[in-house]
Amino acid sequence: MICWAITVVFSLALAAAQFPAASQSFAIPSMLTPYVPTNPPQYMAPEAKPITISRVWDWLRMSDWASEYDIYRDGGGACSLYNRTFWVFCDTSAYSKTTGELVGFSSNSMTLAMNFSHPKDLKDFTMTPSTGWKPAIPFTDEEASCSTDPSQRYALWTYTNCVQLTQTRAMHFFKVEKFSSSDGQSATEYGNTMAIYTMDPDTNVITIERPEQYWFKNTTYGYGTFANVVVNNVAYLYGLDTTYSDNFDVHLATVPVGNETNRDYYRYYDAATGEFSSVMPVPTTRRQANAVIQGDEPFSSGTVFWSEYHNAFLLVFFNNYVDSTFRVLSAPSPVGPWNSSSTVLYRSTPGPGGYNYGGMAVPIYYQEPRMVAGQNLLLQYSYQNGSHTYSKILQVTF
Ligand SMILES: *[C@@H]1O[C@H](CO)[C@@H](O)[C@H](O)[C@H]1NC(C)=O
Ligand SMILES: *[C@@H]1O[C@H](CO)[C@@H](O)[C@H](O)[C@H]1NC(C)=O
Ligand SMILES: *[C@@H]1O[C@H](CO)[C@@H](O)[C@H](O)[C@H]1NC(C)=O
Ligand SMILES: *[C@@H]1O[C@H](CO)[C@@H](O)[C@H](O)[C@H]1NC(C)=O
Ligand SMILES: *[C@@H]1O[C@H](CO)[C@@H](O)[C@H](O)[C@H]1NC(C)=O
Ligand SMILES: CC(=O)N[C@H]1CO[C@H](CO)[C@@H](O)[C@@H]1O
Repeated sequence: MICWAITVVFSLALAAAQFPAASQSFAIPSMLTPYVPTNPPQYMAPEAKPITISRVWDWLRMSDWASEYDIYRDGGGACSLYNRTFWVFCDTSAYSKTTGELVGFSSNSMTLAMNFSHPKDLKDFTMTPSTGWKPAIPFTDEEASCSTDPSQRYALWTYTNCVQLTQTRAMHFFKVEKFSSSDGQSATEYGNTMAIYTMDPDTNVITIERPEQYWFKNTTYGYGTFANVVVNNVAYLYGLDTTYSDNFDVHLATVPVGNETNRDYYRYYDAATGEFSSVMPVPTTRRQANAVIQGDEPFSSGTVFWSEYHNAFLLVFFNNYVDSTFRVLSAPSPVGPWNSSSTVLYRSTPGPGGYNYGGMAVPIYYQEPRMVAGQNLLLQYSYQNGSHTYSKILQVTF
């Protein structure tokens, strides 16, 4: 309960809104993963290529190269800035390699992909005792004041990719969860928060800022939490109706790149009229007719991206039935029309924990020069081996 008292003090001290709400920087190792960005057209002819996998290569567990610790992590997503590829994972535990003891824990962490030819190799740069094992996505002072109390702690979790806005700037959305039980098991989603990553290629420093504690509170749709894609300098932010549709409906907001921290520039899609409006729909009931995607199964985690190979936007996702299966929907534009029933992409094998979760796709690993973007995908999921959870990846070729 201690953090509640501190909360009051902080909220008085910070009564005048501060910008940003939280910020921190990390020096990163110099490791380049060059890739060619795609340039999706806004609208195109219907997709030409079938969604059929010709080859699967299982890369197994993602792990840290030359780390002092044995690191376990779950959830997560990735994006590239200036030819560096960043992964951000959720709950991360560091164990001593010599004693096997848990030495550090954080609600999220950040790593660099080392080499696209060795996709399971990561180089963590935030899980260190010298920084107090602090999360990569900075807590506000109030959140940090709760971090040592397992029954009251905050967690910032993501299950989708960050999205590149410029060569040096990306945006990523995190669920803001707060635990409410003494066993630390039950978490309530308070809303989402936007993290902005700024990469300085000259100094090799990445700065992570949260403009505000919450970007979308849980009284609105969590735009950006489910998936994001940038097309022609417009960011499309997808959010699930978790409350009234039980994750079946996906709602959509857009914002011009460069104005993503200004709510005045956000527009909200209404599928019933096919128009964008400056009036945000309020989820006081299920708004199925306004949803950009109405699934015939509930969504859990996913990624939206443009596949040059398919000449289509793809949504690769896990549903909420914990069946460990990657599925895909397609559409000729970010606003659809999206299929309502999905095609099975790949059935992953669950571990002793019973099911895999956090399934999503990272296309950038196979966007090197002379590759057709989207013909190969890196699929990532959280694997539960009974005692630990870790990230597993595979490469699929269409
Ligand atoms: C990334 O790497 C590619 C291939 O080496 C290169 O053509 C491109 O200029 C690089 N981009 C940046 C921003 O450095
Ligand atoms: C990445 O790995 C490939 C294959 O092992 C190797 O040829 C290449 O030099 C590596 N790239 C870098 C930047 O280390
Ligand atoms: C929404 O967040 C508030 C805190 O702002 C919390 O008290 C409430 O339980 C949350 N509601 C839901 C439905 O999760
Ligand atoms: C979506 O529907 C279109 C039109 O029926 C079809 O061509 C496409 O293959 C479907 N995509 C998926 C992922 O099922
Ligand atoms: C889970 O992984 C840990 C660490 O790699 C290992 O020690 C343990 O034996 C594994 N458990 C199972 C059931 O495979
Ligand atoms: C890219 C974009 O739309 N930029 C706009 C952001 O907002 C400012 C005004 O605050 C405009 O001047 C920019 O054109």
